[in-house]
Formats: sequence, C-alpha cells, structure tokens
Amino acid sequence: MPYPRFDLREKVELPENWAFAFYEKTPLNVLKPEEMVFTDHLPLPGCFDCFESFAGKKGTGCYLADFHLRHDSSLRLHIGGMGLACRIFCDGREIGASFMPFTPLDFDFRAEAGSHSLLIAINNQCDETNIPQFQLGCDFYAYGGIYYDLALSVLPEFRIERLQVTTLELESGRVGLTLCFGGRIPAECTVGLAFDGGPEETILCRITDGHAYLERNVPHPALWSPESPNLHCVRGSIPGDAVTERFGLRTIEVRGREILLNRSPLKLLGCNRHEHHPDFGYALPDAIHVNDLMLLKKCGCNFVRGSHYPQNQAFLDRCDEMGILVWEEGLAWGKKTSGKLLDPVFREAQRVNLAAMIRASINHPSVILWGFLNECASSERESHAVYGELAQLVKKLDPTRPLTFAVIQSRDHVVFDFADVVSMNCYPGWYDVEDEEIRPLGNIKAFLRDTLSYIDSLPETREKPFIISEIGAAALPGFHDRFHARWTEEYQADFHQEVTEFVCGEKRVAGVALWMFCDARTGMQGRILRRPRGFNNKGIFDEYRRPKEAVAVIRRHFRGE
Ligand code: ADA
Repeated sequence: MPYPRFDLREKVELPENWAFAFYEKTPLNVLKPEEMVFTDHLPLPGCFDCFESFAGKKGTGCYLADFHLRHDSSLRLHIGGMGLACRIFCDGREIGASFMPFTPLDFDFRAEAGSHSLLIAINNQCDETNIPQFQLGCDFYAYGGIYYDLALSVLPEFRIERLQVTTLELESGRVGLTLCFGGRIPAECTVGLAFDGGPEETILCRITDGHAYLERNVPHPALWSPESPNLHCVRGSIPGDAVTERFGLRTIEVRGREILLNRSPLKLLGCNRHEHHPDFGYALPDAIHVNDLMLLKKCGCNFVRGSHYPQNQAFLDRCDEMGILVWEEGLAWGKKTSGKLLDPVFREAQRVNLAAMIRASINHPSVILWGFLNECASSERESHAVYGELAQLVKKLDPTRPLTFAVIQSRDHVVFDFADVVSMNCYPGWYDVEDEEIRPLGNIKAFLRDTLSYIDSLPETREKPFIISEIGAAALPGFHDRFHARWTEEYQADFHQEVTEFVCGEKRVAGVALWMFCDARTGMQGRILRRPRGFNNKGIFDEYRRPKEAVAVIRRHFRGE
C-alpha cells in the first residue's frame, strides 16, 4: 500500500474481481445503472481493454461491487489514477465523475449502515472535447480502466490528511512539517508526533486555514541519495485519526548550470519510461516496477522521466527505496495553440492535474523535478501565458523543487524564462534526415553541439542547467540486417554509442533521459502506420523487457566501464 498510510481509518473491503459489463462504442452519459447487465468478472486495478475478450475495444466498461458498512459513515473512494473518463455511482446515485486521466482522485460521500453497491463506469473513447488532456494521435495508447491504487475507507469527522515534510538543514536533520487537516476543523488541537517508530511527542497546535506548521530535528538523521537511499517515517496523530508519511532528508537545487543534490553536483543519466506493459496497460503490478528499476540500475541509470503523466505512487515508493531520481510531469502532449492549448477547460484540467500530482508526490525524495506541457506550442507568443500560469501554480505548491518542461527541438522558443532547468527533446539521426542516408549517425554530435550553442546564446537559458529530455532511435526487437540501417538493433546501438559518448563527455549537459526505457503501445489516428507493430519501438528493451543490443552500449558509458 503506497504512502501516506492511515492506520486508524477503517478500510471497507472491496473485491479483487469485480462484476463487469462492457458497452462497445457507448459514451458514459447514455448509460443507466439500472439497465446494465453484468456478464463477466475483471480485476481492479486493471485495464479492461488488455483482456482477451475486450482487447483493443473502445467503449464503456462498468465495474460493480457490493460493500458493507457497520455504521452510517462518511466515505472516501480513492482512485490513484484512471483513464480516460469515469462516473461513479453508489446504490444507483451518482457520487462523482472525472474526465482527467492519470490524476489522483478522491470521491467523498455518505452512506448508511448496511449493504451497498458501488459502480465504476469507465470510458476509453478518446474525444478531445470530453477529455481535453488526451488526443487520439498521442504516441501512447488510451487504455480504459483504473490504472493505479483503489481504496474505500471510512473518514473520521476531523482528520489529518497529510503531513508534508521539507528538509531545512542537512547536518542537523531539521525538517519543516506542514500538517494538513480536513473535515470539521477546530481552532487548535493536540497532535502526537513520532519519528521512525520512536517515542511520541505531544504538541498543542493552532490551526490556520486548515494547516499547522512545525519544525523538528529528525532523531538519528541519515541523508537520502541514489547511492544511500535512507528513508525516515513520521506519524502524526490527532484524536481518532493518524497519518504516516515516509520521506528522505535531501535537498535539490539549481546553481548556475548545475543541479545540486545535497549540495553536490549531479549528472542525471536515465531513460523516459511509460507506465506500460502489454499484459497490464497502465495498471502495472509492483513486481514490474521493481524489475524495471533493477534493469535501469543495471544500465547505470540514476534517473527516470515519468513520461508523460503523473506516476503510480507505488512506483515512486520503489524509486525512493531503490534510489532512482524522478522527473514527474502533468499530462499534456503536443498541444497546439490552434488546438486545446489556449482553451480554458484544458487549462483548468492542467491546473487540477498538476496540483493533484504535486500534493500526492510531495514527500517522495526521489522526485526532484516537476514538469508539464510536453512538446506543446512553446514557440508561440500566445502560449507564454499558459506556461506562466502553470509555472506559478507549481512554484506556489512546491517552491523546493526545480521546474522544467520538454520542448521540441526547434530554435525559436519563447517560454524558457519559466524554466529552472532547460529541457529539449532531440531526434538527430532519426527524424528530419536525408532520405539517401542509410545510417545518418554522422550529424548526431554536431546537432547536439549546435543545440548547446543555441542554449548558450539566449540570456534566459545560458546560465541554467540543460537536459536532453528525449533522444532515441527505433529498433524492431530481434531485427538484424546487414545494412545496419534504421529499425535494426545495430543502428539503435550505434546511435546510442554516439549519444551516450557525447553526453557523458560533455559537462554542459546536466542530464539525459533517453527515449526510451521499453517499447510501448502507440496511439491511433494514423500514428500506427508510422509505428510498426503498433508500438513506439524506441525502447532499449522491448515491451516484455527483453534487452536490445543498445543496452550493452549504454551500460558501458553510463557506468563508465
Ligand atoms: C516526442 C514525444 C514522445 C514520442 C517521441 C517519438 O518527442 O514527446 O512521446 O512520441 O516524440 O518517439 O517520436
């Protein structure tokens, strides 16, 4: 179970396998709970369109379960992330809805003692008017289901919702603790505080705007870093409720062109990763998370970019434990000003998605960068306000982490003033190369040098760290050909030889996220014709995590062997 943990809250039991009904090509708003006929059983969390009977189908999947309450209760249904849109009903009455994929959601409602039915209807039809953050042409598949954790629990009347921890001083282990309260909040209350299962201190706290703030020294402090991912716990309790949060003592900051972790310069070496597996869609079991992190570490990576949406909290817990640094980002992919970028509904969805992501991930020491708006219209003047309002929100919710966003590889960006870290997606040697060139490897380093000159020529970027946020070439798993041309494993390995040699030898590059960790299913709308097998094949592992030839090359450079 991911952190935060609420050990005093009563959990309401839900089944692992839910009664399931599927309505093909049927939108959410026409379905009536009383008319549904349940024909199958499917597990949650899970993506219904990964299963044999519903594979690749589009429509609404309806999950039904009974639950039982001993008392009249206030309840919270927590969904760590779902897609693409849902409506939730208790005993046939709608208790909530969302059209925001990959966003942590809480639905609070009341129910009386006795038996009840819970119905979760989820639609995976991608319609940009209903789901402004996603589009059919996205280069990742629009699965339907509950992707991340799911829990139903009883809410105390007065509750402690979060305990946010900020490292103030490394040597003494001094931390700032922001207690966030909910429900019927009194003006003051007694809080119990205990670090790492040690003795509990009792403090009388004044509560202002639902919050109280304290500072303490963590007893026996041990710093968190990728080499020594030491973690601490703090439990905050009030009468009838308690929250346990896990955190790491570490600082992250930007100084000139460097990123500093615990005041020492850091080079980020890693991969982009989709939370994807063909058998599970985005609902990955923990075993996959752990194995993926093992594979990344074996390659010498210390960094993963969670492209392109808020991550599973269970994955971030594993990153904390295994010492992998994370760039976490909100969901938006290639939005244009002629499309959704300037639309107020899209902008509001961005704010909700980012705020929920930051609140959920605030205590993960592994998360060191916040990102948003992947490859959106960063060259157009009208976009400036959109980037600005999101940057302001991120800074307000968390002033401790640097902010970045991946821009496309052009030379005309107008939004870099908002970036603490400058990031660019680069595809030399893959896109935009002469057709006659069978192996266009020759210009990769020249392109990257030219990119650095561009970054160093702009007043708003020249004194900031620079990350290559994507760079990659596709290889069809197991495809070898004597030309060693594009799509072969040989070409991808030679490509990454050029890239990793350049990155590891170039001080100006503060980090790289190779595109990408493993192959992942692509979107629809013609993109599939440019993506053999229906997968983005730029993974250095295939979708079942079998290594391609590039892995050995990358490992050699990243590990300095
Ligand atoms: C873009 C995008 C990625 C992926 C990549 C590619 O940079 O950000 O999600 O689509 O291109 O493989 O072309």
